[in-house]
Amino acid sequence: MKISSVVPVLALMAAQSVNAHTLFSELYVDGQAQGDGTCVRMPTDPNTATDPIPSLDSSDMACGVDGTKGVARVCSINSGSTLSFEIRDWPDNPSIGSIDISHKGPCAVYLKKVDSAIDDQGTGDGWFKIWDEGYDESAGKWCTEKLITNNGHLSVNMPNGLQGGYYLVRPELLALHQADKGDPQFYAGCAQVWLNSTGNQLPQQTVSIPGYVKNGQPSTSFNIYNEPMALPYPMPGPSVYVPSSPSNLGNQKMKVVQQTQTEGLAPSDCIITNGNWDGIELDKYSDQAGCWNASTACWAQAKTCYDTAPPTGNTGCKTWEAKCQNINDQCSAGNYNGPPDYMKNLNPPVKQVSLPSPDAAQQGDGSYLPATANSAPAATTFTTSALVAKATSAPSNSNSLTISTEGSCGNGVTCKGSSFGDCCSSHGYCGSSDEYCKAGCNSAFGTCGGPYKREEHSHMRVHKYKRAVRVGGDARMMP
Ligand SMILES: *[C@@H]1O[C@H](CO)[C@@H](O)[C@H](O)[C@H]1NC(C)=O
Ligand SMILES: *[C@@H]1O[C@H](CO)[C@@H](O)[C@H](O)[C@H]1NC(C)=O
Ligand SMILES: [Cu+2]
Repeated sequence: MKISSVVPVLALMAAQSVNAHTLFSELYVDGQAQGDGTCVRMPTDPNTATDPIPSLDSSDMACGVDGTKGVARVCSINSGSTLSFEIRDWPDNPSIGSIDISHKGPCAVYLKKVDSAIDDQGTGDGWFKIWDEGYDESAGKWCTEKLITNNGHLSVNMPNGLQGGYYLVRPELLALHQADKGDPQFYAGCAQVWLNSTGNQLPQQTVSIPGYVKNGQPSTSFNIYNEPMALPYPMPGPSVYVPSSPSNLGNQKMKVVQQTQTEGLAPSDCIITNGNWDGIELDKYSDQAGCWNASTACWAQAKTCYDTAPPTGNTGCKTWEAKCQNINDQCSAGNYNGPPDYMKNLNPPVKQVSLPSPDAAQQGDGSYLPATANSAPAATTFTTSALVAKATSAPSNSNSLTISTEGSCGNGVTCKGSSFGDCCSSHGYCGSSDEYCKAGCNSAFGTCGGPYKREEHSHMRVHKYKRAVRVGGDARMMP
């Protein structure tokens, strides 16, 4: 057996590929950030959370790996609300980027009406598409390329007139860089929402996920490397559902309209949220025993927070932990009246993010958000500029460059001689294909130009390798 020689290679692969792919990590409702991972179903293992879905026929296709299990929170939205989805390369660090530039392909947003946004497994019939975009021929861009330009944000409008109640909302990306080799790579996740609407419309026809798309279809075996490409790109899945206008309702059967949200709300005494964990303010106390009781209760909540933290991280748990430490300190100092800062909101200030306009995005006209660095909006919090800045500032002494071990470049790290390829892309990643070696290639941290060497795109090799391991059902081999 070769196990002993395979394992170290796996370990190396795993270490290198943590940042390889992408994950839907945060929902915005009408521009308002809902919090890292809040109302979002995510894989539990942060090491593989950004991997593509292993098989088009698996239940993971609905809401991602581990996505059949609901989370505690359900976000409220209104009829016509703008939903924006933040897609991250590193779920716990939105400033790094959204998806590797090699991952060209279409995007879509699906809905499923459910009785319970928490209990519904997501798999099976009931899904319909409310928006999609493939290859924009006038702009010469894939949807995923626009996504990168928009700092990882996709925006859609909830259609007016939809029946109110609970829904799963599923943004989907399809990366086609290996599609011609029989390996289309889907990324999908689900947000749990309650739609406040007096509408009564739902589509007559829905699709099943998994099942709505297969390997070997024109959309999933499309060759993005053909010159010219066989356009128009044939979109996967059903056509987009548009509710008929109210005057057209005709024989639509009136359904029961749900008026109030009863599940997934943050408790009124919640003072901080991390993912789908809510920190509940402690009971008031005024003596020594009560103080230490509160301390114990506080640490118990902290443990739950860390134990349930999603791949987006545990920043909120740390804030909560500081509260527990403060209670401890006060108890030790003999201050037995508390808790300190009773009912104070400990959530960080709501961040200001510039999001793409849903109208433009839904029309697919490619006009949304800045195409050039010069027109970047002032309000943008999440930009890739940190990376770009890193990649463009040449080191004072070129002898000080170290060779990339993680596939990124810039800030003293060069791609030249790395296993990822010799070229440093404008986004700060190493590779050896045109995306890395031509326009935007940073010569300060690698070589530029040169022949297109697709087989040496190690990012893709890493994918294939990890997927093989996953599909084989033995992901636990990875230490
Ligand atoms: C639901 O929508 C109605 C009408 O748009 C609005 O008045 C009401 O405040 C909304 N309710 C909630 C819980 O958002
Ligand atoms: C402290 O906790 C214990 C065990 O939960 C309980 O029996 C006791 O009444 C509490 N004391 C105070 C002062 O809250
Ligand atoms: Cu990837």
